[in-house]
Amino acid sequence: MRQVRHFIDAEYVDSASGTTFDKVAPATGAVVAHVHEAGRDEVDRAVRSARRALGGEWGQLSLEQRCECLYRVAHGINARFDEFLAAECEDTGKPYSLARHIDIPRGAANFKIFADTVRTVASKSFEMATPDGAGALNYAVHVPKGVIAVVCPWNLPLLLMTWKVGPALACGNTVVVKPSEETPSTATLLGEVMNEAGVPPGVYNVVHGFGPDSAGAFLTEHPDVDAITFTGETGTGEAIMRAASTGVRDVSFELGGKNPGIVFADCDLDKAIEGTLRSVFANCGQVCLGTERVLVQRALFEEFVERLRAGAVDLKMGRPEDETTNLGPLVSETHRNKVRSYYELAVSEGATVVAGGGVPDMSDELSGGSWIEPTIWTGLPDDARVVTEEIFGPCCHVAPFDEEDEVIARANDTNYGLAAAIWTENVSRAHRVAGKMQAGITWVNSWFLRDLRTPFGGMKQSGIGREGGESSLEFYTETKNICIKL
Ligand code: NAD
Ligand code: 6OD
Repeated sequence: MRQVRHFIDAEYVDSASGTTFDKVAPATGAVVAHVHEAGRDEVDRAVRSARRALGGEWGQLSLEQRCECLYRVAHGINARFDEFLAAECEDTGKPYSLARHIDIPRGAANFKIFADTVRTVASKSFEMATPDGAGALNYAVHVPKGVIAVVCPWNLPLLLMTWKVGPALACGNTVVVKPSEETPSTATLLGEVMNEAGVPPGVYNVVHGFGPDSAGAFLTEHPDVDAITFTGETGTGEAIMRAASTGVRDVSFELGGKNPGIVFADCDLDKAIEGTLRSVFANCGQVCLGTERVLVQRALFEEFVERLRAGAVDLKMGRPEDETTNLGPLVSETHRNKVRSYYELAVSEGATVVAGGGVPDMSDELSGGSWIEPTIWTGLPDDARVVTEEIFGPCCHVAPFDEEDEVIARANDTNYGLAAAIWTENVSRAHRVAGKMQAGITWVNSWFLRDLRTPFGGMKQSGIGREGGESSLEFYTETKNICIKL
């Protein structure tokens, strides 16, 4: 059986306790690896190794040398593209056709873009007058924050992990990564790439395990961690924030969402249907930015629902390797149980099931996997639990609206504020409505179109802080002011 080990100080190590847990492939239900579970000892070793590396060769590199290292990492991911692809798709069950275009290329791009960003960013300076007339010059310098804990989810494992590790390293920090227990493989494989790229020992460390009373908690509670960057559920963010309060450590949180898609009658319907299908069902609905609430202007409602239904039932579930597959399974049986409970809840709350609603009959080879049908509901009030709580599955509720002001209020009536999608051909309306969305990102006539230089994050309970471009540099560095009396 394949073993997934920790990566500490540039070496793969077993857990001292010998404790492992099973990694199950969601497409088949088969156990495909044994993952070593870190205790406090391994976490402590990883943090100490990251601390040492700050004061060692890594800390001595010039900015140029550090950036060259990161380019080599990006190149290393591309050189081993197929290995990353196979590992990511086995861990998540997602189709190769998706990961080939999104997850793995972004894994490489996340190193390159932040190497480019640190190279080009300028720091502020201020001249000031002094009573003696000589004056003074203030200037800001940015120094690494130190040892960064990176705690990751399972939905886009390599993409979301490197989205944080890339800028953290570009800024000169060192990291200890805790991948999701569901998706340990690509973070582990990245250790080999780091070694091949000549990244010094201790700069990149990976420890495996669960959250509470396991590696996640041990890492975030560790007193020698300087800052914590986390992507995952809002409730987990609350627990990590409590851990971070000891020692007043800084946090950056990318959390849950219940994102609206607003379809105006003046939209290009083909584009709105195609984009909404993607935003609801891509990655089997397991995208934090995905649309779970669709609001459609009444004149278009019936036609939109029918066309969305036709698109949903056309999605092909199947083996991840099959290039014609466009819908994978959910990540685990546990997650399927959660999503199924929402499918049952929708019915008991009075929804009309327009498509799906159950579990598909898969072939023998896939019958043990955590498959679920793409599902569309109508007919629920805005305060139904299915319409207010994040489900994180391939499903959405579609409701009609009449007026622009009404739909803005309804779209914003949520504790979350991560993303929104607006479909309209009226440019004034697009600006007006986007400006009023309470969301970290609003897409107009598109979805998941990402420019990595832009600030990314969530409002309300969808997050704290922004990452992306210079915003990442703000989080991953301390800014010091130096005041020179002339
Ligand atoms: P999760 O919060 O259950 O787990 C995320 C990570 O946190 C895992 O590595 C887990 O082991 C760890 N963890 C859990 N409890 C912990 C604790 N008490 N202390 C320390 N670590 C702990 O999230 P998930 O189920 O892996 O991912 C799905 C969630 O992530 C959804 O809510 C989704 O919206 C959110 N998400 C948000 C974004 C974003 O950019 N805003 C991106 C992707 C996913
Ligand atoms: O594209 C990104 O940088 C990003 N953080 C995406 C998040 C997706 C959530 O599932």
